[in-house]
Amino acid sequence: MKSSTKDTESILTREETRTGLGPETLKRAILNHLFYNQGKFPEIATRNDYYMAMSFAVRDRLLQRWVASVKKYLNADQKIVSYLSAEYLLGPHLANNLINLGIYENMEKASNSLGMNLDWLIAKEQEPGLGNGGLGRLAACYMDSLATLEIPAIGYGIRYQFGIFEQDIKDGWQIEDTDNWLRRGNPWEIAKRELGYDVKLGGYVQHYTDINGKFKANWIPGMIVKGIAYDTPILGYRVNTCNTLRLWKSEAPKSFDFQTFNQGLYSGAVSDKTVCENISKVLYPNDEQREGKILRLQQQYFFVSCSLQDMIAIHLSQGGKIERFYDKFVVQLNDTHPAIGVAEMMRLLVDVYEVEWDLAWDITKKSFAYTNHTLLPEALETWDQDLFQSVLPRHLEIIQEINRRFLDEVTIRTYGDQDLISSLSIISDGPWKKIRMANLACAGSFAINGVAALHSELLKKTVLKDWYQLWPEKFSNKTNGVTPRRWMVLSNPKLSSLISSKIGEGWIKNLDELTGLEQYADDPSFQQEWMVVKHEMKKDLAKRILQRTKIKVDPSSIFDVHVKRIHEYKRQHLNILHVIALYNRIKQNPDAEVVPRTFIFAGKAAPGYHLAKLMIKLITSVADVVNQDPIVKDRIKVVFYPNYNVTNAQRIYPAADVSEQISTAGKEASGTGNMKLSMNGALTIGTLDGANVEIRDCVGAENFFLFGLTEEEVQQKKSEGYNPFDYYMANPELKLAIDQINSGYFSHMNGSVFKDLINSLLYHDQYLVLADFESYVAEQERVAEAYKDKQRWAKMSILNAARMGKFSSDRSIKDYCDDIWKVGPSPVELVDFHQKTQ
Ligand code: KOT
Repeated sequence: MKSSTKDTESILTREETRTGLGPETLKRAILNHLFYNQGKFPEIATRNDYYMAMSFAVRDRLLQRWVASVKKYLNADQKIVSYLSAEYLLGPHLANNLINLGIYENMEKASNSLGMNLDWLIAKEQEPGLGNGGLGRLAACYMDSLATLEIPAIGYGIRYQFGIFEQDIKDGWQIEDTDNWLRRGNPWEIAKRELGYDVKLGGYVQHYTDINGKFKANWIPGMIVKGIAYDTPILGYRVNTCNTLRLWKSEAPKSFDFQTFNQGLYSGAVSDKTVCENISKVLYPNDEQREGKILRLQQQYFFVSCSLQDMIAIHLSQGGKIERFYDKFVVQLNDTHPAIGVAEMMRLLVDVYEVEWDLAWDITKKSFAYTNHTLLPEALETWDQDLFQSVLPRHLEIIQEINRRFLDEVTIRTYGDQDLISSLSIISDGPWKKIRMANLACAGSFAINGVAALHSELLKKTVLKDWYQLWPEKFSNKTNGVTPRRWMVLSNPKLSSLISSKIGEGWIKNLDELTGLEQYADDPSFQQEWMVVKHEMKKDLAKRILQRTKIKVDPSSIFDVHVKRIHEYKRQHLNILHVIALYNRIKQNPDAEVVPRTFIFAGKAAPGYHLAKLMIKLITSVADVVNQDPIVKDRIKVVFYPNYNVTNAQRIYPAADVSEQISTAGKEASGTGNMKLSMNGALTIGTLDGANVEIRDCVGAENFFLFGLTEEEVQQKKSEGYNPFDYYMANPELKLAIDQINSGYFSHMNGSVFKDLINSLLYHDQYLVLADFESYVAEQERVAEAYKDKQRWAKMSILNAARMGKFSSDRSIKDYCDDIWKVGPSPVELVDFHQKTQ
């Protein structure tokens, strides 16, 4: 129903009284929630009570838009993007929603008038850390951009009760603690208790022929789990579009349909409460390392099955035909974690909706698209066939059938090329058969993409080479992007205001407009203002560093920032070797001119990743020695900032001068921290890896510190027989640094602490740390030299931010919409739901 002007006026009046956006109305709404939700009044309310009351007041203001959006999407002819992701690293909602609603200042007034500081309340929020790193954060940025671009979309995932662990540092070692983010309740979610789907697990399959002579399969499960929908509204920036993030919680079913199961089997099928609840209990904390556990496969299947059942229910409820599912939904697979969806779709179509196999396969292939996020072999998902069968016996049969038919087709097309056939097979040969999820995703998708230009090229040449040969037309690149709303407006309000004072606010929704700053890059007064903001942000971070780590750092020093998951391929150890080399230069020549620098590290190591945990211990150990040595005279400081998460990232990026993007070329699919740092005026020191390549192209080679081997050189060196020991012997600074670590110089003379790390570097060095050391140290000298020239640095910093337009997630989403999803904007009008129901 379209609303007339008169209707709109009445909606606005109602909005003013019920969900108005002025400071007075907001204040009243907070007090109402305080009273009616928390049963509290100002004299006894805690800050957390105020946070909850304010969040409910904000949520009220999302709901009008959310319900209008949902209503619009229920129109039969509206195609919806369905994003399937096992991870969403959302970060706190409150401030983000205030910004997107455009009521930040009004809320500040409202909270001041209640004697509360808005920042305190924002800081009360426990962030939903439902992801490990890049992949989960990308999903969150994409949800923001989808809504902002007014694209109808649903994100589907898992409502983990415990998100990514909290990190603490004790004696320099990482300690993990559970992330009980739901402890105090979550005001942002709306539980749809009535919306649930049964998911079968385990058991076996019976085959029979029905009365029409049709061959049928009946999956008798070992247990049944219920998925309950928890919805979080995701509002776009200054639009009415408010999309849904639907996360599934697993529960034990209370009752079930006796008819569905064979007599006598039902009692075992509903397993006990704890087993069912365990499925959505905890996020696996591995980033790009596979965890071949049964529970992990159960998690993947659980959320994918609920999501597909939900999509089909929505489609059918609007009178859609199952055969035309792809007219209603396009399903994007965020890497292979949801790839089981291909087999589940086939099961639903063939077993439940009784669609013929060929038609079912056609529908499936028209519905799915697959994004690959890594080339690392250890991250490629495979499942042992026996384990897979124990969880999903029917899906194994379906995959075998998909594979049989698919390989027949390949055999014809390739004239029986055996190597090609065995590499494309979804099930690997050999005594221990494995289900290869990337192959399942490729076989069942109409589009396949990588996440940066270099990565997409390497995909075609390496892991997906044979798929590219088979179907070149399915391949494309979609370079990642990040949302400027969270990563500039919210986290760096001062820099954002300065930018807007020069070029207006259009850049927030159209990041290309940042190029308008280029004309001020040489303007000394703008440079001065820019550097003043930067300095303010550095002072803020210095305060936090002092509070959190007791380390005093100088905001005038270079803030050199290396923040991301700890991983050998990301080479935090290369950075720390440079720190040791600098330290030794000072020790050898105490009066040497050293441009003061603060090396800031942050990141979590997977709890089972021994070498990554040792890298943290090495950083903290070097910090202990360097920070306390009087000869250093505070010229260099090393900080490990604990518990890197979205909240802390928002504090660190605005204060960075230097962005460390030093992965081995060819290993980082894209990176997104590289984009966030550059947008906030940090200069990158980096390799030609992932999106660094494109960032350098955009900001200009003269505004980027490049070092290291290229991807081709890395391959070349490896094929020649790389010997890290030669590099150790050839470079005295490197040798000294390694010898010191080995001798216990940084570990109270106990040299054995780091032996595994050192042995790995000297005798394997998979990631060519030693080969790149010399070039890295040399480039770091150029960084220091450049920083001495304040005007030159300011200009480079401004130009970095000014040329980052391409790296907005709005651009990425537009590319997906145009090339893959074929979905366009669909603006939402507010509807007066209170007046009448039609
Ligand atoms: C994890 C497990 C399996 C497959 C892929 C991953 C993965 C990849 N997790 N995070 N990534 C990162 O994804 C980001 C978003 O595309 C990239 O920017 C980054 O380079 C990947 O490492």
